[in-house]
Amino acid sequence: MTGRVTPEVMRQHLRMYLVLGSVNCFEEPRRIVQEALAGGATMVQFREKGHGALVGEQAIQLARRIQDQCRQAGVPFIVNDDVELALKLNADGVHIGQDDECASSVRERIGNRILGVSAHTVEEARRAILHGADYLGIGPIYSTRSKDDAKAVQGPAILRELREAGIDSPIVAIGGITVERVEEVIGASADGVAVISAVTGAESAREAVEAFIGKICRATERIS
Ligand code: 3NM
Repeated sequence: MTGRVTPEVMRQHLRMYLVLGSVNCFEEPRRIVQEALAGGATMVQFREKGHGALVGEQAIQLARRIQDQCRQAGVPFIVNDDVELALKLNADGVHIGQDDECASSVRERIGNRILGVSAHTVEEARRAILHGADYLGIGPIYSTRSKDDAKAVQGPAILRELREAGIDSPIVAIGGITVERVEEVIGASADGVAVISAVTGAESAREAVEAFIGKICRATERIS
């Protein structure tokens, strides 16, 4: 069995992280995923949440299809919140929030799979790392319409605050992130961006992801 993902590899996976479920898509989620992967998305999270979300077998079927696409592209497939589903599908990882099961118990259940934890403060971030998180999801950086129960907007300052507090774990910024905001977010020392609407609502998901990747590469070069 392979070990835990290293922080270096994790940072690469986080660069252009597509998060989606059927609720976020105006067309077939499969098509959006295909285009996003063709454009270079580096990781995909299945997040089937919100009004009208699929449940039961329908949700499982969609998750499986997206997982197959990720496998073919060689990109990690992460399941939001649902540890049972992640284990059933043998997903590459799980992402949990602060209201979900404690990170250390999820870590025990998922072994070496990738564990992402949403955090909103330095204290939550420290605890998540201590309990076995491989990466932190920090948000909402900007205002978002894709999460009903999103917390108050934090701005990119939270990213700098975490680094100044000595947290050097892989970090992905989330919430209202657009191509125009990449420079600010990477400049504030996020390793990557997690995006729903700027990709799922784009005319071409492929072109949107390509634009993100271009900006992320330039912004990363600038700060390294
Ligand atoms: N989590 P968009 S914000 C899923 O703050 C999610 O933890 C957030 O969607 C957090 O890119 C968010 O459309 C929604 O703003 C991100």
